[in-house]
Amino acid sequence: MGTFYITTPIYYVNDEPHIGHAYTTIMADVLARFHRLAGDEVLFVTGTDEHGQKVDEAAKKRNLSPQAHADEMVGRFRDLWRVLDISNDDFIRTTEARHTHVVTEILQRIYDAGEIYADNYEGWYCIPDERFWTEKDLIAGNCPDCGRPTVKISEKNYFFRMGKYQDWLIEHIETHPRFIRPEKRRNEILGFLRQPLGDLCISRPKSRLEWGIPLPFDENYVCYVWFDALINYITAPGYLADVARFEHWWPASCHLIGKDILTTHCVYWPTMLKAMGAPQPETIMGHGFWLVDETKMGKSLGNAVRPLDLADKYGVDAFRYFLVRAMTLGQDSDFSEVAFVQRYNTELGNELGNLLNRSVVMAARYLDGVVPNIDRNHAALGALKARTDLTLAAVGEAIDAMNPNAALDAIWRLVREANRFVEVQTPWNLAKDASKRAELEVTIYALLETMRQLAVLLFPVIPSKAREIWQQLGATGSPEDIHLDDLKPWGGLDANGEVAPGDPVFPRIEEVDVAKAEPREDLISFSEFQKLDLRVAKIEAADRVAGADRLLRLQIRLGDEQRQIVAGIAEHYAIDALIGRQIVVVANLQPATIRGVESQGMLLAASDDRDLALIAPDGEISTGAEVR
Ligand code: ME8
Repeated sequence: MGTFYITTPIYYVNDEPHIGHAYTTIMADVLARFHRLAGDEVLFVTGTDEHGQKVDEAAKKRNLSPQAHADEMVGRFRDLWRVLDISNDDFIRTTEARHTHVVTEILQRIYDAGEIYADNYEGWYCIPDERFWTEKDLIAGNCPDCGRPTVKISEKNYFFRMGKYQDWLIEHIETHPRFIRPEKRRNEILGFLRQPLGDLCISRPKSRLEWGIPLPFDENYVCYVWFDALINYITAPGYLADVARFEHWWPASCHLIGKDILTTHCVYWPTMLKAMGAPQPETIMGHGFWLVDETKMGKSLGNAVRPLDLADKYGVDAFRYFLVRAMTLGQDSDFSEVAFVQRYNTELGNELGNLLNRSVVMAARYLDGVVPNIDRNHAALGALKARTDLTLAAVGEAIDAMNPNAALDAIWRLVREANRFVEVQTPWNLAKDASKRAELEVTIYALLETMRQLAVLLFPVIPSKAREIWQQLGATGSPEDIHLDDLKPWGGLDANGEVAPGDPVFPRIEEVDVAKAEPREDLISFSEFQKLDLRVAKIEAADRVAGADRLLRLQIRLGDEQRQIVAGIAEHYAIDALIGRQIVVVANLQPATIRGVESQGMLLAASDDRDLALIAPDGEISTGAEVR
């Protein structure tokens, strides 16, 4: 027994939460609840990341101040966590005074200690990731992390002396095998650290971005959003505000994150803590992604699965169970509703739900619904009791290893053993023979007690269903108040209680309900499509349109023809990077005048809320070629 402090990433409030956010938060909740089950004192913190360019841009699009935008979006996260039964002890917002105060103080302290210096920065910047890159980091001009276009930047900035901690960090990772998990992620970071580690730019000039925590030593700058955000992990337990409380909880037992934010957590954060003189977290756990049709899910990709839709359709607990069960920690998993329903019907419906149902129904039918008083050492209990002991030990180990899936494996072995026990004991035959009354009672008691243990063990994953199971068993108290050790003396279910058979806890889902085809109102005919004259063109010159930050005037070659088009891509592409590139244009669009400049066509680009990428042929082809 000890303390267990677990965090989720604090999510950006630029978008509404999707299943990826739900996954991390549910996993953290399950881990928190498993540790409470093991008797640990738990602090579970989640929250929102509200500063920075992404949030600023999202707010601008809605004509709101960033604060008003954040105030509204934060409600969506809070509401979702309530619906999903998330038991967080704290919810931190980076715009709260308790946090901005800590960030300001840390900045000043490490600046005074010489850990931060000013320098001129020249390089490349990925707006969606809010990350700086050097020329050699880029892959074909794009961000090496996310593959999206970068922009060139040159300005004075403040830098944190991260590079000087490189050797220390490598050594720390190598001597602390639990520091970065799973192994694959640890190797990724060690690989990354084979290259020289530069210093970290931690400022943004206010002329470019005002939405952030001001640097205490230069009023013209705000703090880089990641430097601000990571600090939430120490703000929440009381860093600089309540020393005793902070020392009680810190270091964190587990920062649970997705693999997309590994470098910030495994490189920036440890070196920041080192510079502050604070201890390192015990574990940074980087899980894989939920994919849909093998691509990462996200609202901007248009393939986000909305957590509430599934929770509404199949129930919150089934949704929680599925997410925990279906992803092997560290690996990516393809999300499929069909797989969800299959697992639900087999594991929750047939195996667990059925076990409860037959146990309470037989108790009602053969024993008048009263929990019998039995000899707890009866020989017939052998296999089932032994399996329970093994399960408790395995669950304890899985909790230590922070592996809920291993706990569920062990729990399901017990569920299956109990179902086998019914088949072997055949209580319906025992009930026909008065001389077998004692064995009938032992059998039914064993099933009810196993269900009681299962309700306690499964409470972390399916809290409301565990309570329903508890009620049907007529057990007293509540499954959440019972610890793992309390289960060890087998036979804690009180005799003389009354079972209360109810509706199936996981009623079967008819597979035909899954994925009904939606009517399509948005189709066009082939002849309508054929009207489009799409052509390959080459950009020969480009310049900015006066008075419009987003617009470029492009001179393009289209076969023999030269044309001028206006395109809203200035924020995404540097002029130099455009010259000579092939693009795809709509060649038969009526000309239009945009900001006083005539545009004779339109280029095609893929864009989402954040990014934009030009559509181009995959290889050289003559300009003017048709796109069919
Ligand atoms: O990165 N599958 O916030 P964010 C699984 N504010 N998990 C996913 C996922 C997917 N397809 N998509 C997202 C940020 N996630 C920063 C964090 S922390 C100091 C600052 C989860 O809103 C996963 O946990 O982009 C990922 O790391 C996180 O959401 C990113 O959330």
